[in-house]
Amino acid sequence: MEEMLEQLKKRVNPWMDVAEQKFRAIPIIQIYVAVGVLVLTLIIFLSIRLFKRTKSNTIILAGLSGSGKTILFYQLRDGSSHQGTVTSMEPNEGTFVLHSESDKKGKIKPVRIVDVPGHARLRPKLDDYLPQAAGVVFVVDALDFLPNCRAAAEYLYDILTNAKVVKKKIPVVILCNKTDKVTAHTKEFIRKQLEKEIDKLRASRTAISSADISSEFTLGVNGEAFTFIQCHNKVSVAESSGLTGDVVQVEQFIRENVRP
Ligand SMILES: Nc1nc2c(ncn2[C@@H]2O[C@H](COP(=O)(O)OP(=O)(O)O)[C@@H](O)[C@H]2O)c(=O)[nH]1
Ligand SMILES: [Mg+2]
Repeated sequence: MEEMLEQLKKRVNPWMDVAEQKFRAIPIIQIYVAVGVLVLTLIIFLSIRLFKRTKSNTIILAGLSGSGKTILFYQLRDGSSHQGTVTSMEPNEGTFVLHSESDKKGKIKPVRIVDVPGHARLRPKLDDYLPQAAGVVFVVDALDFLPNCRAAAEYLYDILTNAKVVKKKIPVVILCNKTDKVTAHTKEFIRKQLEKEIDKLRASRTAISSADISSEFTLGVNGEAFTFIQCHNKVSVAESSGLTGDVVQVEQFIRENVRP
């Protein structure tokens, strides 16, 4: 046994010597460069992995009760509205490949959709989900819009001044739903009305905020009428009909923010 080891040593030694000589012949700077490149590659590789893992796939459906969130949720998941089967008091959520993409199942990243009930007393739930959101779909009833305009603007204001939304620049789409009805208001009309209403809110809320600090962030530019362009995050408008399954624009928004 020992003899074998001796023999092995004798055979390996000349090679070790050669290796050592070769190593010494390499200029020290080259070794530094090699190690540097290795470390850098490792850092890049690790940070890419970390970045990928923290990238969220959560999309939040928010908006007043009756705007059509739950029907949209089922349209996105199953391609059907399941009408009249659900009343939502608890957040409805699921992780799935969008119905329209079901032929690409397995090759495509699933989306997590959370349907947050619009009842004012359940809204704190929204704060639990916002930190994880890749995007917010703010659903508006385009049919019964005017009587609800003020309430919708208040809810939207709370979202747009939410610390997480501002800091992480979470994109928001104002989705004008129920466009299957001819009497539905256009998205341009709804955008303008919401801007006007938020402009009023902005004046009243900044006036009281010194005493009763409600939101950490303020909206818009002082002395200018409010428009959504002034927001740091991207705010867009789109249309849909959850009832007839016209959900192309909301699917587009989802895929812009949750990469397949
Ligand atoms: N015409 C029409 N009605 C809709 C549409 N989406 C929802 N609704 C109706 O609006 C009501 C509220 O829908 P729901 O999804 O429960 O709203 P949620 O409270 O926001 O979850 C229901 O009576 C739906 O039938 C739509 O695209 N067009
Ligand atoms: Mg609902």
